[in-house]
Amino acid sequence: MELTGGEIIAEYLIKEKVPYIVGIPGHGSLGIADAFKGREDRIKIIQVRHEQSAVHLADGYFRVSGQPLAVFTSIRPGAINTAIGVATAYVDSTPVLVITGDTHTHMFGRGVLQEIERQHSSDFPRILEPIVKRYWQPTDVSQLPHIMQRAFGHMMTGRRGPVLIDVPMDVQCNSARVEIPDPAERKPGGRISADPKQIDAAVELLSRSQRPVILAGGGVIASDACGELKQLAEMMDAAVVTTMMGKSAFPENHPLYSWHAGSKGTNCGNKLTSSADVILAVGCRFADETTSSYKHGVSFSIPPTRLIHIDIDETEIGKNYPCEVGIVADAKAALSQIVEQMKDVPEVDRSAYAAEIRQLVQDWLEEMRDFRDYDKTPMTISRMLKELREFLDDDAIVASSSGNSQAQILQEFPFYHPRTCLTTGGFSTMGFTVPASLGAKLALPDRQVVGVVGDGDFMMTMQELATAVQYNIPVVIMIVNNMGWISIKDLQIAAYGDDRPIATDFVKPDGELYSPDFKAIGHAFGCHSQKIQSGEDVKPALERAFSSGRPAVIEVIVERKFPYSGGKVAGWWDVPVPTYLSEKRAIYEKERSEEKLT
Ligand SMILES: Cc1ncc(C[n+]2csc(CCOP(=O)(O)OP(=O)(O)O)c2C)c(N)n1
Repeated sequence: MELTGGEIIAEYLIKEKVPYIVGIPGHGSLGIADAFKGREDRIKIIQVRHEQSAVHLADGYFRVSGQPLAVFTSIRPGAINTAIGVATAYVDSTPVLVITGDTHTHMFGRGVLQEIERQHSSDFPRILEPIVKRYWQPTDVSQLPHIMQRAFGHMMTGRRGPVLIDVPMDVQCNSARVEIPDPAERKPGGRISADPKQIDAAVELLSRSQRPVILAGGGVIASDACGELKQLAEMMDAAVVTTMMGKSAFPENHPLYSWHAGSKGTNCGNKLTSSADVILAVGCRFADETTSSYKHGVSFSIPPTRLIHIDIDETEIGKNYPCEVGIVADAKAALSQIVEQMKDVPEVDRSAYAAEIRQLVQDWLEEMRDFRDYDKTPMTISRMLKELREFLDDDAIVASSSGNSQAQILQEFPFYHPRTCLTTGGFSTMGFTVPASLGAKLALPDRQVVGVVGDGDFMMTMQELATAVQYNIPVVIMIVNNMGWISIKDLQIAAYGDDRPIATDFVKPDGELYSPDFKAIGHAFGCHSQKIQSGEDVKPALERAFSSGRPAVIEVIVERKFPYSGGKVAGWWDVPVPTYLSEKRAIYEKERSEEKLT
């Protein structure tokens, strides 16, 4: 077949059964966009309003469905706009195929419109280099079939992540006689099992443990190992603690579920992880938020706690804590090997420990009660989340990004099915929620999808309400309006003092609070739109939003005064304090001295 570069891309995506390519065309990607004309019955273009959103949308689509999408952009401004989305996907290990337009090969280095070339001709991929698994810059159309195959192989295998193909404008439009290859031809398959000797060592440790904890990270969900996780936890009466990316890997109404460790984690999670004799960590990074910035004994006490760490990426093992058994393997494969072997191990009675777990969790939920049952107006975020959970189906998807609503979801909102919690874990990107919710709803149209988003975060990608209305993607966006960057304000108060907030309230020069009229904004975009501020209004508003059958906005006015503006600090987070705040600095230095970066 004689096909142009654009056509090869389109045909290969169709062969990979990719249903959508998401992006914004420009003069630098005309040859790509045009190739999708006449192929709309096999692959559709979704037009977003910002390229960052294109990547978040594809990221959200993958996180709930396990199926990757492609993104396309014009050259440099459009391409660089993807950076935050790509970094988010990279840090959280989500595959997204990013296809950007590039300068014509015969013009490389001339500084044509939108080329960056002062140090290197057509110098864009290096901008994304640290945040993609691999990038390609084909110079001839005949290279594209192979590159497309390799791109899918790279992004979908091992520790997944985004990849980039930067396609020169002439390569998009030139043609060659090529066959569209069979995707299966070069596709790596199967799961990497653990070395049996390592499994023996892990089983030996686990079987003698009195206080076992399984720390489940995003790798458990990524490898579909949630069934094995549950089986193993139940066999051992092990407490299951999740990281931010591991949220929803384990049914969160299960008696062994022990919530999260870390600064914005939970007291029950921290108590269990810090007093465990053996921790089995699966597919996680031991990031600072989970570990209370490595302050010894707050979230973890490794050593003396003995650590077994399973990860598909060998660089994560031993990075933050020394481990007694480091297992490089796929999470599902390794967990099922452990489960099989644990069947032959004499049972240990851990019923007292199981009862302790239940009590600690109950105590934690009790501690949050006055936040959750808060009946003043405006409501707390906790109250809003309580009403939301009661309203939603068990398998509803809830998306969140940065800010106090994400922290509260972590502290008190239970998920019951894998891939229902959609959140930016490692990159904590504002702007993720709205486009990621759209991706989730496109992937799973029969599920309820709710984006819970701070007013600041919403304003970073709110233009995607236009995308929602244009394609009638009926997500419900709850804008948690506290008129400021209030999670940061709370941090300023907690770390620096009551008198230190600066640049975090949305106030006019005369001190009057400012907020755009989000309800009117929702209407203006063409959404069903409402505004509420009292806890008892949440369910009726959700009812109206869902029954509208349209994209819907609910502006929720929430309490903005510390501490009811957020939740509880459960652990420690290393937030450096300026030396001129001498009292706070002294406390900080003392706390910091207890960090143990082993
Ligand atoms: C793109 C980006 N910019 C800045 C930050 C730093 N940051 C984290 S939370 C936050 C405030 C979030 O405000 P909002 O969405 O209104 O939620 P709130 O904290 O008020 O609950 C900021 C500025 C970030 N995480 N991402």
